[in-house]
Amino acid sequence: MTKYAPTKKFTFGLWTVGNTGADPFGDSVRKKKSPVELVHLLAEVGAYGVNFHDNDLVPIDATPAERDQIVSDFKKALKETGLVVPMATTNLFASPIFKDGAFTANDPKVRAYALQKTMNAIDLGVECGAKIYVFWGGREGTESDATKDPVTAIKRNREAMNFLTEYVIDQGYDLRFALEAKPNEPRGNIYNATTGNMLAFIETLDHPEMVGVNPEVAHEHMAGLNFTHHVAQALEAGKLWHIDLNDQAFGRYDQDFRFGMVNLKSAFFLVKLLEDYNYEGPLHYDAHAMRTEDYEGVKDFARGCMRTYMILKEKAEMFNADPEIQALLAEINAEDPEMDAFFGPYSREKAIALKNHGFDRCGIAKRGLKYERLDQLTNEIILGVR
Ligand code: DIG
Ligand code: MN
Ligand code: MN
Repeated sequence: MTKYAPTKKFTFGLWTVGNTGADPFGDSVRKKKSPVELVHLLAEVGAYGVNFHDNDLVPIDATPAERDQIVSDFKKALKETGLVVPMATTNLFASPIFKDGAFTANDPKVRAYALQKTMNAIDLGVECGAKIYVFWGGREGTESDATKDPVTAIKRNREAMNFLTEYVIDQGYDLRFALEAKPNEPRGNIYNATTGNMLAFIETLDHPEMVGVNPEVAHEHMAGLNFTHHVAQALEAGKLWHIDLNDQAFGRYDQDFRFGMVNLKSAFFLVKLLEDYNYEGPLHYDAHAMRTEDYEGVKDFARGCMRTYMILKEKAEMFNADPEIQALLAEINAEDPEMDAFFGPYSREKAIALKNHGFDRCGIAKRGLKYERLDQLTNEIILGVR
C-alpha cells in the first residue's frame, strides 16, 4: 500500500466531486456526471463512501419509475465498487419553494411540504444504507428580521425535528440525525449559526438522544471561530456523529476548499483531536475542486483531501511521540498534590480550607510557561524538519 493511502472512512457527497464549477458569476466548466459515474470516480481515488442529497440522486421531478431505475443503477454501482452510503440528507435549499426557508418558512404549505420531502428523502437514504441523516438549514434564516420572529423560527425548527425523529422511530429506522450549522450564505443570517447553537438546541428536543451534530470547517471559520474547539465540545458531549472537512479563509464567502488548502496548522490540530480521541465516524469532505479544473483535477482534489488528512495524522503521531514536546507538556501539565485537596466535588470543608489557603500570587505569576518553544516545535513537526 502506498504511503498515506486513504485508509480512513473518507466520504464525499455526490455534489462535491460532481460540482460542475458554476458560481454566482460564471457558468459550469465541467460536464455533469451521473451518480453512477461519480461512484466509480470515487472508487478510483480510494474513497470509502458516498453521500447524497435526495435530489443529487433523484431529480425533484423524476417519476416513480425513473426514481426506481436511478436507485437501482446507483445500488448496482455501490455493489460493483464496494462503496457505502454512511450519510444522506435533504435538499431543502435549491428549489424556489424554499426561498423563505423550509421548516421555518412563514407559509405553512412550505413547512408541510418540507416535512413531506424530508420523510421521502429519509426513506431513500435508509434504502441506500445511510445510518446518519444530516440537516443543513441553508435557507432557514432571514435578510430582514422584520419578516420572521426568531423565537417562532426556533419553535418551528424544533417542531420539525420532533416530528421527524418520531417518524424515524415509527418507521423503525436505525438512523441518527446530525445537525449542521452555518452563520450565513445563502441567507443573510442563518438560524442556529454555530455548532454551539446546535448543541444547545438539541437539548430542547423531544429525542435529544437521536440528534448530534455535523460541524463543518468552513462554516465555523466563516463565523471567525476556532473549529477545533467547537469539534472538541461536540466530542466531549458525545454528539460528534459526523464531520464536514474542507477549508476556508476567514472573512470570505463559503469557499469549500480542499482540506488543508488554506489553514494547515488548524487542520493539524483538528486531525490531532480526532485521532487522539479515536473519532470513528465518517470523515466527509464537503468541498469541491477549483473552477479551473477538469475531472482529472477533480480527482487530484479528492486525493489531496484524503492524503492531507493521512499526512497530518502521521504528524500528530510524531507530535505525540516527540520526546522534547512530551517533556514540555508533562512540565506544563504537572500535578500539584497540595492543590488536589481543593478540586473535585464541593464540600464545605474544602471551601473553608481553600478560602483560608495563602497563595503566592506574584510568585506564581512569574513562572514562564515555555509555550513559544512548544509552538515552534509544533511548527517544525508540521514543516517536516523534526
Ligand atoms: C453545505 O455545507 C451542506 C450541504 O452541502 C449538505 O446539506 C450538508 C452535508 O454535508 N452540508
Ligand atoms: Mn459549506
Ligand atoms: Mn457541509
